[in-house]
Amino acid sequence: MKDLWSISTAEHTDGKETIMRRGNVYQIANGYMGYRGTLDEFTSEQLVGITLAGIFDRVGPAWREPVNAPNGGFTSVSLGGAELSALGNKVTRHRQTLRFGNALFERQTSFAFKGTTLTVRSARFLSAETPNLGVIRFSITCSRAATVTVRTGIDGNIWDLNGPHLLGLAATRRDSVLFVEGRTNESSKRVAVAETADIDFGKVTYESRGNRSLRVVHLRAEAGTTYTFHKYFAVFTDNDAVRGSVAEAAIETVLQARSLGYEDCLARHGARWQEKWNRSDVTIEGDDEAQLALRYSILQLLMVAPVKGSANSIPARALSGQVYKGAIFWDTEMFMFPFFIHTYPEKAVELMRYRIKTLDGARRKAKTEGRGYRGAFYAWESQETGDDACTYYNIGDPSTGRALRTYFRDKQVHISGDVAIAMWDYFRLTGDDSLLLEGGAEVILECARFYYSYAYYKDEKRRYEILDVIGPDEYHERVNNNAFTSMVAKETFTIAIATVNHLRRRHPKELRTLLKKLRIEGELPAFRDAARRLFIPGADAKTGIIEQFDGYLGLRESSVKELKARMIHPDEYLGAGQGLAVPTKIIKQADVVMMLNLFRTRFSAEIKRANWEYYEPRTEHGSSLSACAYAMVAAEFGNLDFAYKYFLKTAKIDLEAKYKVYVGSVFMGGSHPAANGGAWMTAVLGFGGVHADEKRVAINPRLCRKWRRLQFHLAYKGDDFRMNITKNSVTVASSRANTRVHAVLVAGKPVKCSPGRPVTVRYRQAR
Ligand code: IFM
Repeated sequence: MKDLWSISTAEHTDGKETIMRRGNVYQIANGYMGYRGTLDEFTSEQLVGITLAGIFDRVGPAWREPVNAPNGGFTSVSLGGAELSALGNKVTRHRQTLRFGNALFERQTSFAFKGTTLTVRSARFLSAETPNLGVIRFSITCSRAATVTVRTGIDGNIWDLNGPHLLGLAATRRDSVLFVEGRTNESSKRVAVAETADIDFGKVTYESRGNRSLRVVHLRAEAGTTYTFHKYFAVFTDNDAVRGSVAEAAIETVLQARSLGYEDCLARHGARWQEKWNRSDVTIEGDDEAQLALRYSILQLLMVAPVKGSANSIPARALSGQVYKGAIFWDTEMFMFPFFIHTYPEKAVELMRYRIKTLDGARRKAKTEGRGYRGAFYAWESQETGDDACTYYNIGDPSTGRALRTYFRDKQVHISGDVAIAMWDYFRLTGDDSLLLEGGAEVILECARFYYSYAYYKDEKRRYEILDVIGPDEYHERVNNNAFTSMVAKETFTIAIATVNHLRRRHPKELRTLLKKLRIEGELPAFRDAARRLFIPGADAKTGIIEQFDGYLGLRESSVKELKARMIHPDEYLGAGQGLAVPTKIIKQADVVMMLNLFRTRFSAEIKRANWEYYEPRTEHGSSLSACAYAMVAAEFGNLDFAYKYFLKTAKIDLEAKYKVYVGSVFMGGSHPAANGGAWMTAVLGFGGVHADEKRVAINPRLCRKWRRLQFHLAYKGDDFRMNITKNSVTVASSRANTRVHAVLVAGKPVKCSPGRPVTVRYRQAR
């Protein structure tokens, strides 16, 4: 039977791009840090990266980016004086594996040199229990007696796109604990790495050269004996709340881990992973390809979910490196948040706390952009302060080397509404209003205030309009009345009013304090007015088509093929002022279709179909965010084959790693957590047909052809459910620990679900 809980490869070829892609596919992470899927002996040349969440640095005028920690996982082996590398010519066998069950990376490589075969085996994980900790088991076996040297410790020679970020990197040792510490260049934050190992063979000496702190094991290996040791490394930074120094914290962490031992550390880590999968796994019967890809996507999301209490979010390229400035985009709220809110609300809350933490940055941005706005204009590319990391010239033209003016930063205003919608969803779907009181309501009101200051009131039409924006389709900049953006802005006004109403009923005192603090009470009638009279382009009465923005339908017809044929450079950017797509109807990614998906209960199946069919041939899918929106909308109006095609495209993106690596001349090779979230959404919300709102959960399944059974877990209003869907039945099992009876709507039929009493409803799947 096929193993649907791991991936593995025997590939070990050289070539920077292959190594880069494999580093993404086989990465592991634990929310605190990500460790690229590189091999023990690799160094900066092979793009080793231990990318830290929530700590950023800038060197000179280059981009600010997340900091990579010195590599505490480094080990290299020499046989008879020759250093062994999986990229060298001595490899006879290689296999590396990523195990989904506990996010464990393993490798086994055999090398032959002068008649001896030496086999290296290692396994590593980033602890799900102790986020600062990484643990590795390493072993060597020789076919004949041989002289072997093992160098293991911390390699400070790390991959940086725009570094070096750690100044004064100094390597030291305290007894058997190796230690490297440096300070970030911009804000002088300390980053400390400690490492220890339990080596009980050979003769050990120490080597500290520059930023490398290694222990050298000289061994006369006997034939057939396996020599195993365990390594423990810990990373701490000034962002960690520690009692003493970060150095002491790192040292203490590795010593504690070593005294626990590898097996115990692994068991604790494994238990945490078991909990994660219990809440989040989705099983598909009848389709192994989809099952593997979906599970891999879920693994990616679980690995990068922020650590409890960190108020960190998930960058657009997760923790797979410094790619894309480690920045947080709308990707998180619109594509990843749904997974967490439906399976793991404790993680969803961190994502929202991050937006609360960065509210002041959003306020600063509102004041300083364009004509100066009020409220909160969230960063298009957000780092730790919420100030915008997106530059005005954000894309390089690969032919001329010139930076191109893009308006992502100043005109992609839908970001604030995306945040407000997720914030409100957190309350609607968990029933927990504490976040609203802890800053969430303030975020929502400030977002509404921003839109009110951005909107124009057209007296002659007696309506508000949102002008001069970029919608999700980034090829058409500075457009008026973009349907998606206007819809999101309008929703923000509605949510702002609903927030005030809720607080007035439940927390009147806190509401008074908030309204006073923001001096916003006098603006509420205007928000109400805008919620009613903000213009949204409607569907054409005959065709059902919603015009993406004013004038879109008058643009030149073209095809993606035609534009590609006219490109001068393979990485040429199709937007940004002069781009080939700009005068045409070719769009980068789902835009109207994204709106139909986000507000899916507000549009009929006919409108969905009409717009899907119109926009689909005109969409380049130049963003990894696009395919899942098309998949979900196709599932809604019943084109399950198309839905499936786009589902697979989304779910396999990081597994196959065939995505584009450059946009213009900007390197973007990393993983795609938004697409991972899109895969989950398509499976559960699309094919599973789950729709939850503040009143109840509804399920209207539309299983695609191959799927015989779909099972998943759902969290709703503090309770847990397991759903079991076939082509003709739905079983809802309300967890025994649930606190109340829930009304669930199954294929249009209302049923009552009591704790511990599964309910099965038979239905006929809509064609
Ligand atoms: O947020 C997206 C955007 O919609 C398209 N370009 C890539 C960004 C990050 O994924």
